[in-house]
Amino acid sequence: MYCDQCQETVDNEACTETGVCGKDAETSNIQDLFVWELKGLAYLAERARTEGIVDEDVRVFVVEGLFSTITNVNFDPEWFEGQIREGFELRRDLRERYEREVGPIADEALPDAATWEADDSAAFYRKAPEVGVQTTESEDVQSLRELLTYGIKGIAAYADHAYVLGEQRDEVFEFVQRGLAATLEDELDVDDLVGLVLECGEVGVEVMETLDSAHTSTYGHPEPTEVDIGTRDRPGILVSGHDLKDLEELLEQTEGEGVDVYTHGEMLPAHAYPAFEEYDHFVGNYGNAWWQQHEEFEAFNGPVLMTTNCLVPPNDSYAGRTYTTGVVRFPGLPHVDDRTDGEPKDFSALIEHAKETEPPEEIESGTVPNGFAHNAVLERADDIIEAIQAGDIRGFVVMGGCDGRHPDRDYYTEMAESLPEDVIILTAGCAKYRYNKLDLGNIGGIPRVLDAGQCNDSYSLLKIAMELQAALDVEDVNDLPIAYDIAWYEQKAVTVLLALLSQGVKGIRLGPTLPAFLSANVVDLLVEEFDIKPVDSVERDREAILEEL
Ligand code: FS2
Ligand code: SF4
Repeated sequence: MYCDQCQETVDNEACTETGVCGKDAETSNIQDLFVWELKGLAYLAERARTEGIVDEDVRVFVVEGLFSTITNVNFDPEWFEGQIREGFELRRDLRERYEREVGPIADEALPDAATWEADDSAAFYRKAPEVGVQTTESEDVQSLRELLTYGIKGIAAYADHAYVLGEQRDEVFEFVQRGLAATLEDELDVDDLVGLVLECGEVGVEVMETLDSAHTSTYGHPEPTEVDIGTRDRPGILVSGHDLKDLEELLEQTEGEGVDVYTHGEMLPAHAYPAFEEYDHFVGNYGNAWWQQHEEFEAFNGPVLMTTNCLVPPNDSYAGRTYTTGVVRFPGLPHVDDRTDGEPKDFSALIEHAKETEPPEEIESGTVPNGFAHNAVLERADDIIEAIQAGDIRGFVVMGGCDGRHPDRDYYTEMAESLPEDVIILTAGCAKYRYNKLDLGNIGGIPRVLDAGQCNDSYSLLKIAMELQAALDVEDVNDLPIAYDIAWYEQKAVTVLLALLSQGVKGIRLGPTLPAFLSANVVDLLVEEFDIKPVDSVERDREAILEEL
């Protein structure tokens, strides 16, 4: 195996024996083969699209397939084998349709990824090592292909979330296919790939906007909310991941069942949506970011539902009460099947299971603030602008992104604590858990930590910046009193980073380490064009940030 797609990769180089995330070599290899197959399928689909042939099943299959290969989503090699076979079928159907409607294509005119096929699983595992990320001799081309692929994986996750809620944009699906297909083209050089990487950021903004619209039109605009972090004395179900539709259906089915529902990790911001206010048994958030789940799921006592990433291979002690759904899988864990014929998912087994369990052990108490997405913040734009002009607000530090196990992530807690009292932290994603329980106070009633939601809601941070730019009549987004100190872990964060770059944001600090898949030349390019910098010490960064504001 060779995987370097996340921040926790071994020695910031690559996982080659087994993944720090718990992904074993077999799963890593079969995921490589699947991603390669999806690239081939995308290549064919892109060619068909230019002839006016669009296959919705193929589009969705590619997007969901990519999502399943994001860090901490799917650890089930047998499931991937099944998907690879399904991919062959879709490809055959698409090619047949193309040849019927347009004319024959010679195998030689297609890349190996669009024609290779085998029946038995053993052949899959023999092929996999030939098609992983290290298939090009140029370190820079490999690096840019990886950057593009991971950015597209993030787009795929956001597109899938929006699709589930009934929203989609053709441009997004088209870019996913075109961008993936481009990673197979040997004639594309560094400049071509850099262009696609920047376009990936633009499409990242578009897909996040689509998802924002899907969320807010379905569940309302998040409102400032104090979320309880304690427990009640009834059995509970803990919901993690990012999928609000799964949560909605579970809330509906648990009503009146004597069971409470809690959120974990990235599901916390669900409490701020008006649509979920009506459920009295939707009681609060339990625990912290994804990487603390071993201790927290253990103490929770009740069933856990993983709707998307962030699954860590479970301990035996609670594996029997950990359920997966959607693209999440882990061998041996019970799985809640997809919706069919527009019917909701059936969570009854999980709900019955919950009734037999003890209430959660209380590990914290109090509340955390949430619900400061763009609408809630911009409703107070006048107050904010007045406070900026009066000098009460010196500026904002965007500290969104991911949390993780890396010990250097203490940096973000220390940074939050050390920023002066006239600075506001804007956040989204699970990075918030490094500082959202500190009492950092407020400025004239505006909390010093404004939490816009999940990583999926990073669009809010961009929207707030753009609106401030207009309101303050500032020509360049970089002249706003906003500094960026971002933490990353997995591939959705890559998309968010590219989205910021596509909007011209410069001077982003990125930590706790720079991505291992960036070659020295690609780092140089990012530094030159965008002044990206790795995080330094809290003291030096704090000083620099205050100068920037
Ligand atoms: Fe947490 Fe980072 Fe949300 Fe992941 S904000 S580790 O990308 O999907 O989460
Ligand atoms: Fe390693 Fe991250 Fe890949 Fe898991 S996803 S194998 S931790 S690089």
